[in-house]
Amino acid sequence: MPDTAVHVGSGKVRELYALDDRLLLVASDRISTFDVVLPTEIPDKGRVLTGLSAFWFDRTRELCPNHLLAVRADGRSLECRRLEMLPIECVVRGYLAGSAWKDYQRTGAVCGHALPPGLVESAPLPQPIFTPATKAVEGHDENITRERAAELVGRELLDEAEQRSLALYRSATEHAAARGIVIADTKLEFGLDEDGRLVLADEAFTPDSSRFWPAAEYRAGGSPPSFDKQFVRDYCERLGWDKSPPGPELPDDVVAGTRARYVEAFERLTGIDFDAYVADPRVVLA
Ligand code: Q0N
Repeated sequence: MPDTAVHVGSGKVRELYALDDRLLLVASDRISTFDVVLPTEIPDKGRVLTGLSAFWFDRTRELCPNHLLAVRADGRSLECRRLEMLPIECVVRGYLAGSAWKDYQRTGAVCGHALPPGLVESAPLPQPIFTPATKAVEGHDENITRERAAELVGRELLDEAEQRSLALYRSATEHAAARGIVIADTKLEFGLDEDGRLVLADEAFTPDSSRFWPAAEYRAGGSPPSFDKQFVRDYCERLGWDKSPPGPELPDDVVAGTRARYVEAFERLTGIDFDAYVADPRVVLA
Protein backbone atom coordinates (compact mmCIF):
# COMPACT_ATOMS: atom_id res chain seq x y z
CA MET A 1 0.00 0.00 0.00
CA PRO A 2 1.23 3.52 -0.72
CA ASP A 3 2.28 5.46 2.39
CA THR A 4 0.26 8.43 3.51
CA ALA A 5 1.58 11.60 1.91
CA VAL A 6 1.34 14.71 4.10
CA HIS A 7 1.25 18.00 2.24
CA VAL A 8 4.16 20.11 3.45
CA GLY A 9 4.56 22.88 0.89
CA SER A 10 3.43 24.50 -2.33
CA GLY A 11 5.22 26.34 -5.07
CA LYS A 12 3.47 28.21 -7.87
CA VAL A 13 3.13 25.04 -9.90
CA ARG A 14 4.39 22.17 -7.70
CA GLU A 15 3.38 20.52 -4.45
CA LEU A 16 5.59 18.89 -1.89
CA TYR A 17 4.50 15.95 0.33
CA ALA A 18 6.27 14.13 3.12
CA LEU A 19 6.35 10.31 2.80
CA ASP A 20 7.95 8.79 5.92
CA ASP A 21 11.64 9.73 5.49
CA ARG A 22 11.20 10.61 1.81
CA LEU A 23 9.56 13.47 -0.06
CA LEU A 24 7.15 13.42 -2.98
CA LEU A 25 7.48 16.27 -5.48
CA VAL A 26 4.36 16.59 -7.63
CA ALA A 27 4.28 18.78 -10.73
CA SER A 28 0.86 20.14 -11.67
CA ASP A 29 -0.20 21.33 -15.14
CA ARG A 30 -0.36 24.93 -13.93
CA ILE A 31 1.59 27.53 -15.90
CA SER A 32 2.82 30.92 -14.81
CA THR A 33 3.79 33.84 -16.96
CA PHE A 34 5.03 37.26 -15.88
CA ASP A 35 5.06 35.70 -12.37
CA VAL A 36 1.30 35.05 -12.37
CA VAL A 37 -0.26 31.56 -12.38
CA LEU A 38 -2.93 31.47 -15.10
CA PRO A 39 -6.41 29.98 -14.57
CA THR A 40 -5.97 27.61 -17.55
CA GLU A 41 -3.79 24.50 -17.29
CA ILE A 42 -1.55 23.01 -20.00
CA PRO A 43 -2.35 19.27 -20.19
CA ASP A 44 0.72 17.09 -19.49
CA LYS A 45 3.01 20.02 -18.61
CA GLY A 46 3.68 18.46 -15.18
CA ARG A 47 4.55 15.14 -16.82
CA VAL A 48 6.93 16.81 -19.26
CA LEU A 49 8.75 18.65 -16.49
CA THR A 50 8.90 15.61 -14.23
CA GLY A 51 10.18 13.39 -17.04
CA LEU A 52 12.83 15.91 -18.04
CA SER A 53 14.03 16.33 -14.46
CA ALA A 54 14.26 12.57 -13.99
CA PHE A 55 16.13 12.26 -17.30
CA TRP A 56 18.72 14.85 -16.25
CA PHE A 57 19.07 13.44 -12.73
CA ASP A 58 19.72 10.04 -14.24
CA ARG A 59 22.22 11.30 -16.84
CA THR A 60 24.20 13.59 -14.52
CA ARG A 61 24.62 11.29 -11.52
CA GLU A 62 28.37 11.01 -12.09
CA LEU A 63 28.74 14.83 -12.02
CA CYS A 64 26.80 15.24 -8.77
CA PRO A 65 24.73 12.96 -6.53
CA ASN A 66 21.03 13.93 -6.54
CA HIS A 67 17.86 13.40 -4.52
CA LEU A 68 15.95 11.24 -7.03
CA LEU A 69 14.79 7.87 -5.69
CA ALA A 70 11.97 6.94 -8.06
CA VAL A 71 9.59 8.20 -10.73
CA ARG A 72 5.97 7.32 -9.99
CA ALA A 73 3.69 5.66 -12.53
CA ASP A 74 1.59 8.86 -12.87
CA GLY A 75 4.61 10.46 -14.57
CA ARG A 76 4.27 13.66 -12.59
CA SER A 77 5.65 12.67 -9.17
CA LEU A 78 9.21 12.07 -8.02
CA GLU A 79 10.09 10.29 -4.79
CA CYS A 80 13.13 12.01 -3.36
CA ARG A 81 15.58 11.85 -0.49
CA ARG A 82 14.86 14.39 2.20
CA LEU A 83 17.75 16.82 2.58
CA GLU A 84 18.72 19.85 4.56
CA MET A 85 18.38 22.49 1.85
CA LEU A 86 20.93 25.26 1.35
CA PRO A 87 19.32 28.73 1.70
CA ILE A 88 20.57 29.88 -1.72
CA GLU A 89 19.64 29.28 -5.33
CA CYS A 90 22.55 28.33 -7.54
CA VAL A 91 22.07 30.13 -10.83
CA VAL A 92 24.36 29.53 -13.80
CA ARG A 93 24.21 31.81 -16.82
CA GLY A 94 25.74 31.27 -20.22
CA TYR A 95 23.93 34.23 -21.84
CA LEU A 96 23.11 37.78 -20.83
CA ALA A 97 19.37 37.64 -20.12
CA GLY A 98 16.79 38.63 -17.52
CA SER A 99 18.13 40.21 -14.33
CA ALA A 100 21.73 39.68 -15.49
CA TRP A 101 21.14 41.91 -18.51
CA LYS A 102 19.58 44.56 -16.25
CA ASP A 103 22.50 44.39 -13.77
CA TYR A 104 25.05 44.52 -16.61
CA GLN A 105 23.44 47.61 -18.14
CA ARG A 106 23.53 49.39 -14.78
CA THR A 107 26.96 48.28 -13.54
CA GLY A 108 28.89 46.40 -16.24
CA ALA A 109 28.99 43.41 -13.89
CA VAL A 110 26.72 40.56 -12.73
CA CYS A 111 27.01 39.32 -9.12
CA GLY A 112 30.62 40.45 -8.90
CA HIS A 113 31.60 39.05 -12.32
CA ALA A 114 33.07 41.92 -14.35
CA LEU A 115 32.06 41.39 -17.99
CA PRO A 116 33.53 42.78 -21.21
CA PRO A 117 32.06 46.11 -22.35
CA GLY A 118 29.70 46.31 -25.32
CA LEU A 119 27.72 43.10 -24.79
CA VAL A 120 24.19 43.18 -26.23
CA GLU A 121 21.08 41.64 -24.68
CA SER A 122 21.13 37.80 -24.88
CA ALA A 123 24.81 37.76 -25.90
CA PRO A 124 26.75 34.62 -25.05
CA LEU A 125 29.07 35.22 -22.06
CA PRO A 126 32.80 34.55 -22.48
CA GLN A 127 32.22 31.63 -20.11
CA PRO A 128 29.30 30.51 -17.92
CA ILE A 129 29.08 32.39 -14.63
CA PHE A 130 27.72 31.34 -11.24
CA THR A 131 25.35 33.99 -9.86
CA PRO A 132 23.80 32.86 -6.58
CA ALA A 133 20.50 34.30 -5.38
CA THR A 134 18.50 34.21 -2.19
CA LYS A 135 15.14 32.48 -2.14
CA ALA A 136 12.48 35.13 -1.85
CA VAL A 137 9.38 33.76 -0.08
CA GLU A 138 7.16 35.73 -2.42
CA GLY A 139 8.14 37.67 -5.50
CA HIS A 140 11.50 37.81 -7.14
CA ASP A 141 14.70 36.11 -6.08
CA GLU A 142 17.46 38.53 -5.28
CA ASN A 143 20.94 38.26 -6.78
CA ILE A 144 23.64 38.26 -4.13
CA THR A 145 27.42 38.50 -4.19
CA ARG A 146 29.69 35.49 -3.64
CA GLU A 147 30.63 37.06 -0.29
CA ARG A 148 26.99 37.18 0.86
CA ALA A 149 26.42 33.61 -0.38
CA ALA A 150 29.54 32.48 1.55
CA GLU A 151 28.12 34.09 4.71
CA LEU A 152 24.91 32.09 4.19
CA VAL A 153 26.37 28.63 3.48
CA GLY A 154 30.09 28.80 4.25
CA ARG A 155 33.00 29.23 1.84
CA GLU A 156 33.76 25.55 1.36
CA LEU A 157 30.19 24.51 0.56
CA LEU A 158 29.73 27.50 -1.70
CA ASP A 159 32.84 26.60 -3.68
CA GLU A 160 31.63 23.03 -4.09
CA ALA A 161 28.13 24.15 -5.10
CA GLU A 162 29.67 26.49 -7.67
CA GLN A 163 31.90 23.80 -9.18
CA ARG A 164 29.06 21.26 -9.30
CA SER A 165 26.65 23.82 -10.79
CA LEU A 166 29.07 24.81 -13.54
CA ALA A 167 29.83 21.18 -14.39
CA LEU A 168 26.10 20.32 -14.54
CA TYR A 169 25.33 23.36 -16.69
CA ARG A 170 28.15 22.63 -19.14
CA SER A 171 27.00 19.04 -19.50
CA ALA A 172 23.31 19.88 -19.98
CA THR A 173 23.95 22.75 -22.40
CA GLU A 174 26.24 20.63 -24.54
CA HIS A 175 23.55 17.92 -24.76
CA ALA A 176 20.77 20.46 -25.44
CA ALA A 177 22.74 22.42 -28.05
CA ALA A 178 23.21 19.25 -30.10
CA ARG A 179 19.38 18.97 -30.09
CA GLY A 180 18.63 22.54 -31.08
CA ILE A 181 17.89 24.02 -27.66
CA VAL A 182 19.86 26.80 -26.00
CA ILE A 183 19.72 26.70 -22.20
CA ALA A 184 20.48 30.37 -21.58
CA ASP A 185 20.53 30.04 -17.81
CA THR A 186 19.35 27.74 -15.06
CA LYS A 187 18.56 27.63 -11.37
CA LEU A 188 19.75 24.67 -9.30
CA GLU A 189 19.08 23.86 -5.66
CA PHE A 190 21.24 21.73 -3.42
CA GLY A 191 20.88 20.16 0.00
CA LEU A 192 23.01 18.14 2.40
CA ASP A 193 22.36 14.48 3.11
CA GLU A 194 22.74 12.76 6.49
CA ASP A 195 26.48 12.39 5.85
CA GLY A 196 26.89 16.10 5.03
CA ARG A 197 27.36 15.45 1.32
CA LEU A 198 26.18 18.02 -1.22
CA VAL A 199 23.22 16.64 -3.22
CA LEU A 200 21.38 18.18 -6.18
CA ALA A 201 17.65 18.60 -5.37
CA ASP A 202 14.47 20.24 -6.64
CA GLU A 203 13.99 20.06 -10.43
CA ALA A 204 16.83 20.20 -12.94
CA PHE A 205 17.07 21.72 -16.42
CA THR A 206 13.33 22.03 -17.00
CA PRO A 207 11.77 24.94 -18.87
CA ASP A 208 10.40 26.21 -15.51
CA SER A 209 13.84 26.30 -13.86
CA SER A 210 15.77 27.40 -16.95
CA ARG A 211 15.47 29.72 -19.91
CA PHE A 212 15.09 27.54 -23.06
CA TRP A 213 15.50 29.20 -26.46
CA PRO A 214 15.06 27.50 -29.85
CA ALA A 215 18.61 27.48 -31.29
CA ALA A 216 17.22 28.08 -34.79
CA GLU A 217 15.75 31.43 -33.72
CA TYR A 218 18.53 32.54 -31.40
CA ARG A 219 20.40 35.70 -32.18
CA ALA A 220 22.20 38.14 -29.89
CA GLY A 221 20.55 41.56 -29.52
CA GLY A 222 16.95 41.59 -28.34
CA SER A 223 15.26 38.80 -26.46
CA PRO A 224 14.77 35.45 -28.21
CA PRO A 225 11.36 33.74 -27.99
CA SER A 226 10.90 31.40 -25.03
CA PHE A 227 10.90 27.79 -26.28
CA ASP A 228 7.84 26.88 -24.20
CA LYS A 229 5.93 30.01 -23.22
CA GLN A 230 6.09 32.17 -26.32
CA PHE A 231 2.50 31.50 -27.46
CA VAL A 232 1.25 32.36 -23.97
CA ARG A 233 3.33 35.54 -23.81
CA ASP A 234 2.29 36.62 -27.31
CA TYR A 235 -1.37 36.01 -26.46
CA CYS A 236 -1.09 37.97 -23.20
CA GLU A 237 0.60 40.86 -25.03
CA ARG A 238 -2.14 40.87 -27.70
CA LEU A 239 -4.78 41.03 -24.97
CA GLY A 240 -3.10 44.02 -23.36
CA TRP A 241 -3.32 42.36 -19.92
CA ASP A 242 -1.54 44.55 -17.33
CA LYS A 243 0.25 41.51 -15.79
CA SER A 244 -1.38 41.87 -12.40
CA PRO A 245 -3.45 38.96 -11.03
CA PRO A 246 -5.71 37.39 -12.03
CA GLY A 247 -4.22 36.31 -15.34
CA PRO A 248 -6.37 35.62 -18.41
CA GLU A 249 -7.89 32.30 -19.46
CA LEU A 250 -6.07 30.86 -22.46
CA PRO A 251 -7.93 29.91 -25.67
CA ASP A 252 -7.74 26.32 -26.93
CA ASP A 253 -5.26 27.04 -29.73
CA VAL A 254 -2.81 28.68 -27.32
CA VAL A 255 -3.17 25.71 -24.94
CA ALA A 256 -2.62 23.19 -27.76
CA GLY A 257 0.36 25.08 -29.20
CA THR A 258 1.98 25.42 -25.78
CA ARG A 259 1.42 21.75 -24.93
CA ALA A 260 3.05 20.82 -28.25
CA ARG A 261 6.10 22.94 -27.39
CA TYR A 262 6.54 21.21 -24.01
CA VAL A 263 6.23 17.80 -25.63
CA GLU A 264 8.69 18.87 -28.33
CA ALA A 265 11.23 19.98 -25.71
CA PHE A 266 10.84 16.62 -23.95
CA GLU A 267 11.25 14.59 -27.13
CA ARG A 268 14.18 16.61 -28.48
CA LEU A 269 16.12 16.52 -25.22
CA THR A 270 15.42 12.93 -24.20
CA GLY A 271 15.14 11.35 -27.65
CA ILE A 272 12.14 9.47 -26.17
CA ASP A 273 8.59 9.44 -27.54
CA PHE A 274 6.37 11.30 -25.05
CA ASP A 275 3.60 8.68 -25.39
CA ALA A 276 6.13 6.03 -24.36
CA TYR A 277 6.91 8.11 -21.25
CA VAL A 278 3.20 8.37 -20.37
CA ALA A 279 2.82 4.59 -20.83
CA ASP A 280 5.78 3.89 -18.53
CA PRO A 281 7.67 6.84 -17.01
CA ARG A 282 10.65 4.65 -16.17
CA VAL A 283 11.71 4.89 -19.82
CA VAL A 284 13.61 8.08 -18.95
CA LEU A 285 15.92 6.14 -16.66
CA ALA A 286 18.77 4.54 -18.57
C1 Q0N B 1 12.65 21.19 -0.50
N1 Q0N B 1 12.02 23.05 -1.54
C2 Q0N B 1 11.90 24.18 -2.44
C3 Q0N B 1 8.16 21.91 -4.62
C4 Q0N B 1 9.58 22.46 -4.66
N2 Q0N B 1 14.99 16.87 -1.31
C5 Q0N B 1 14.49 17.84 -0.51
N3 Q0N B 1 14.60 17.70 0.82
C6 Q0N B 1 14.12 18.64 1.64
N4 Q0N B 1 13.50 19.74 1.20
C7 Q0N B 1 13.32 19.96 -0.11
C8 Q0N B 1 13.82 19.00 -1.03
C9 Q0N B 1 13.67 19.17 -2.44
N5 Q0N B 1 13.54 19.33 -3.55
C10 Q0N B 1 12.83 21.98 -1.62
N6 Q0N B 1 11.31 22.99 -0.44
C11 Q0N B 1 11.69 21.88 0.23
C12 Q0N B 1 11.20 23.90 -3.75
N7 Q0N B 1 9.82 23.42 -3.60
C13 Q0N B 1 8.83 24.46 -3.59
C14 Q0N B 1 7.41 23.86 -3.54
O1 Q0N B 1 7.21 22.95 -4.59
